[in-house]
Amino acid sequence: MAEDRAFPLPADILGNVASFPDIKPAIPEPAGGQRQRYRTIWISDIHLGTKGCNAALLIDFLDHTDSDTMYLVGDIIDGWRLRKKFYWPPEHNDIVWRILKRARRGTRIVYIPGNHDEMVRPFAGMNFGGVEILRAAFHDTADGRRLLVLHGDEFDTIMLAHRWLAFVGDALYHVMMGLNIWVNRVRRAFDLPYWSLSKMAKHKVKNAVEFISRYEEVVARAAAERGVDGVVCGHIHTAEIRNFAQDGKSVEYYNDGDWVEGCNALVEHFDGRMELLHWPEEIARREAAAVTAEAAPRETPAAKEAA
Ligand SMILES: [Mn+2]
Repeated sequence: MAEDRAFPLPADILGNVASFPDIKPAIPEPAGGQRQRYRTIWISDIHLGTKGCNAALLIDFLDHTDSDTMYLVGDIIDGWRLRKKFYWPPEHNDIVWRILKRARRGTRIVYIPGNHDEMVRPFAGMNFGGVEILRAAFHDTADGRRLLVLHGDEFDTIMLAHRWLAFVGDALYHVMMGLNIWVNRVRRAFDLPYWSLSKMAKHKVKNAVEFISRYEEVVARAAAERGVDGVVCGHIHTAEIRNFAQDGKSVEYYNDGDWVEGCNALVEHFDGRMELLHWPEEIARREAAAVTAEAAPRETPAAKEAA
């Protein structure tokens, strides 16, 4: 019986992609659960195969949403980390299972590998169990806009000089932190007041903010040069919707965030409206609504007739 089968390892999944959805998941889908439908869902930076992956929240997301199309925008499986240390709990299989099940139920699934799952990149153009693998994609929204969808590590080389500066800033900060203890020990010995580190800390945060802002700008400019109306990417684990003006033309920058810290998804509604979902907030909203529904008096058939 398929249901009695032991849960397979990742290598087995690739070999049995077609029959994988027949296996019972470790965490079953909720029975008769309501799913919020979207035209399109974008998720990325799941990092399956690492402890950092927030599998429980992602399973909850997958069990409460549905869409015509779903884009997996890279760093879905963390091949880098898996090669060093094998880590694959049943929940990670459950996520793969839910994605393949969606494909079988009719969702168009497009998988754009990132840098952490670059081992999937040579399979671009192929289809595994209803999952199309592409290097990048164009997505046409319901309101007639064309979006370029890519992981985003393509811009690392352009960002390299900037990143190097960020690293230097970071290293300098750590040196200063160590130095700070000694400086203040000496200052105390001479009865001098404490020298604050807050300025350094502020400088560090400012550096990170500047890095992200510059990245978004670089990606948006590249999209504008390709003549699209917007770009969807992941990679930097910072969910964002931002508009840029490029040569008098408006370019939308969308980053679908990650499932390590933020737990975000980018969605397109059926009218083309785009929205960033922060899933912990969505769960809180759902639970609050459930409490309200329970507190409200039950609608009786008589009350329904009277209304
Ligand atoms: Mn990445």
